[in-house]
Amino acid sequence: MRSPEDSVIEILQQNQIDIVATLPCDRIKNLLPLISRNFFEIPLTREENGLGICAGAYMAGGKPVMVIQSTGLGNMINALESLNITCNIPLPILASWRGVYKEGIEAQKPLGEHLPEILDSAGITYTIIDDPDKLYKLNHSIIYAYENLRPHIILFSPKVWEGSTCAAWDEMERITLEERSLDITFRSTILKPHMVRFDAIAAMVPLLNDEIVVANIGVPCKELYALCDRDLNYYMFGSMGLVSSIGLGIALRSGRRVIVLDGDGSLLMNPNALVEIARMDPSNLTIVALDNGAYGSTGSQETLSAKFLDLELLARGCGIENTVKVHTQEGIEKILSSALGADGVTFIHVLLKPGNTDSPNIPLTPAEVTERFMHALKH
Ligand SMILES: Cc1ncc(C[n+]2csc(CCOP(=O)(O)OP(=O)(O)O)c2C)c(N)n1
Repeated sequence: MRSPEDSVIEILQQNQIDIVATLPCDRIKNLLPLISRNFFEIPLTREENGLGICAGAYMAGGKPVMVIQSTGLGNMINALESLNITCNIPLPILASWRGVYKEGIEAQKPLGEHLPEILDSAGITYTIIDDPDKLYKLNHSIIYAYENLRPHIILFSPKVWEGSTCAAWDEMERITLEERSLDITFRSTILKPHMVRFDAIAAMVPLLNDEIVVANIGVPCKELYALCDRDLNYYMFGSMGLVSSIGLGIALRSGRRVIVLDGDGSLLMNPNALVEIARMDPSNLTIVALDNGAYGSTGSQETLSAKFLDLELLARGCGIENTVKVHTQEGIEKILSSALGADGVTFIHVLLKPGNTDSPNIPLTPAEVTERFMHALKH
């Protein structure tokens, strides 16, 4: 007999889904190995990152979905609103709905029980599938999300899998952990910075050709726009912390070189992005960490990189091997031009002093930026 897990895989295949970003739930442990076997899978460390990666992959021509536990939706609301809904970026999210059906874990109940109300009031549409006979609704949901350019949640009750004979989990190769050693030699000097963010971006602009540039939320976007607006620039308007994840998603689907302009505040909000980048290891991604030791866009409040933490070491610790530090415009030109010709991920740590120019607001809506960018990627 056909298992509900097999039916889900078949529906995803019928819809030409080509990327699945996952974070496990015990109730879908027979579905997850089938996803690994049948799709290009991106294992996540935090659900919110999946929104960034999937948005990037979609803009570069991919057709992603996410498969997660419903609790992860609690971590995703801001990015769902400020990235997917604001920019018209579709994404079907298959969520194992915990907290409501035969739930043994007390901590699952408050969020799980309130989830429909939370999603309703956030304007995020969803479909409940609480029986294997209703799996056809998954097909409708995927079509709905992609036709209407919006996220759509599919809440799967554990009841769907209850009578399943699928034993994919039992057949899975178990993880075996071997002894391993790590040998990192790292010595760094944080020189006193004398450039501001604008100077650093200005040094990069003459090197840009057909590279994609993805810019961090706030003043970095405005400064890039003022210095060199291009259709191949993607300006991020919300979803703080996701710029490198968006860059990863684009890099995985595009043959072009992707340059991400990230910030210290944003990287420290979501250092997980660096681990996922190291794990996926795209050949065409350059992360430029514009480190001004401050949340520059909100008035230059000090961040932990100012005195406490070295972002280059963080990147190394996350598994990115090719890292470098620069503090002059000449240094940026030299390092970036060699990074653009290199194969693999490069992390460029740019030492800056705090300071914003009064670059004006970008006179384009997030949806217009997204549409323009997607159009440019097709040519
Ligand atoms: C989740 C969330 N928290 C806080 C903010 C407010 N905010 C917008 S930009 C920004 C600072 C970003 O700092 P950084 O990444 O270091 O970039 P910089 O502006 O310094 O270049 C903050 C705190 C936000 N938009 N979203």
